[in-house]
This record gives sequence, C-alpha cells and structure tokens, in this order.
Amino acid sequence: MTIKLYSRYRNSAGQRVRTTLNLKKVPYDYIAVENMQSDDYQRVNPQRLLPALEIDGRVFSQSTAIIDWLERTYPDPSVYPQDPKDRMDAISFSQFIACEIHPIHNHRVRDYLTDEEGWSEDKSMGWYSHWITAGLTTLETMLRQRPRKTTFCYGESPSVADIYLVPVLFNARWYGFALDKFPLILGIDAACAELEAFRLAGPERQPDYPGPNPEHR
Ligand SMILES: N[C@@H](CCC(=O)N[C@@H](CS)C(=O)NCC(=O)O)C(=O)O
Repeated sequence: MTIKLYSRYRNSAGQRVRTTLNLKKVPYDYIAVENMQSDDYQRVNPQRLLPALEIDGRVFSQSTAIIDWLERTYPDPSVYPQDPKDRMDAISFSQFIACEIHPIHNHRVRDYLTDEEGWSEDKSMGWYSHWITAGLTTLETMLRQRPRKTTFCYGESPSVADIYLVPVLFNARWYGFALDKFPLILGIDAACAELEAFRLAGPERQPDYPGPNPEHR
C-alpha cells in the first residue's frame, strides 16, 4: 500500500493524522501543500482543506475520517481508550476541538474577517484569543472533571483526545498566547512531548517548516 499525506507544517488537522500515522508506525510520504486554493489542489481534494490522504491513488479528506480508517486498518496500538465510557469522553473531547474550536478560528475565517470585512490584524487576533480562551477553559474543565487523573487525557496511553489537543497548543504558542492558566492541559502536553510519535508530527519537524514566527502571525 502506498500512502501519501497532503499537509503543511502548520496544519493542525494534518498534525492529528501525522501523529496517528506515527503512533501506528505506518510509513507515508509527506507532500507539502503551499496553496490549498489552487486548481491543482482542488483536483486532489475538492474540499480545499488540509489534510488529505492518498491511498493507492485514491484521495480521502477530513482528519477524523482518516484517523477512523487508520484505526480500523492498523488497530494496534489503538488511539481510543478501551473502556467504552472513557472512549466516549475521548471522542467528545477531540470533537469539541474539531467541531467547536478549530472551525471558528481557522485561517480562512480570520482571512475573511480581515480581507472582506475590513477587520484590523488586532481585531482578528482578539477574535482568535476569545475563542481559544473559551475553548481551552472548557477543555481544562473537562479534564478537571474526569473520574480519575491519568497521564494522558483519558488513560495511560495517548488517544484521539491527546492527538487533537497538542496541535491546538502549538497554534496558541505560535500566536504568543499564554497557557499558564491551563495546568492540566500543560501536563498532558508535556507527557505527549515525551513520545517520539508526537515530536515527529510537530510543525518544526516537517520539511516545509520555515522557522519560528517572530511576528506571531
Ligand atoms: N475538519 C477538517 C479541518 C481541515 C482544516 O480546516 N484544515 C485547515 C488547516 S488546519 C485548512 O485547510 N484551512 C484552509 C483554509 O483556511 O483556507 C479536518 O479535520 O480535516
């Protein structure tokens, strides 16, 4: 089987897939996409979003669907907790990130606000800060309310909850957003950083990484 991942260094949904591929030790080729609005890329993925996964010439999109395929095809190690209620929590946590946080502050939303609605960069950053604060506050509360404290979000091994969480934190740091109000999240981030699968999936480790972001843009 030949697997190609269309992604970009700072593609948080793609980072979820990279981490899952790494955890499951699935080899893949990384294809850096600079411009997802191009006609060439639209022919690959009509959604014009990253990531996309090409398996033997057929292309699939949406990180959650891709991770579901990876789980069914390479079940070991699983990226879901074994206990059905912990599994439900992990899916809820990851989908809160995928559906309730990420789409609101995604680049194309903020580009629309600045390019079409005339918002200043400061106002657009205020939008980002508002939604990231609200989102991380909810995630920290969810972690505090777990029935038991565990090394990773919902267990002693990483699950989709951790896989979806870590890219949010890279983005927050990229924009200079302070995370010290979220100690449980920071503890889990540190536990993930111990694992090579997470480190290798990070934006800094991708071939198209241009270096740190001094302007927080
Ligand atoms: N729900 C999608 C989200 C994909 C997504 O929004 N990706 C962003 C980058 S992280 C993107 O491609 N944005 C395109 C744009 O903002 O124009 C998934 O999970 O794959």
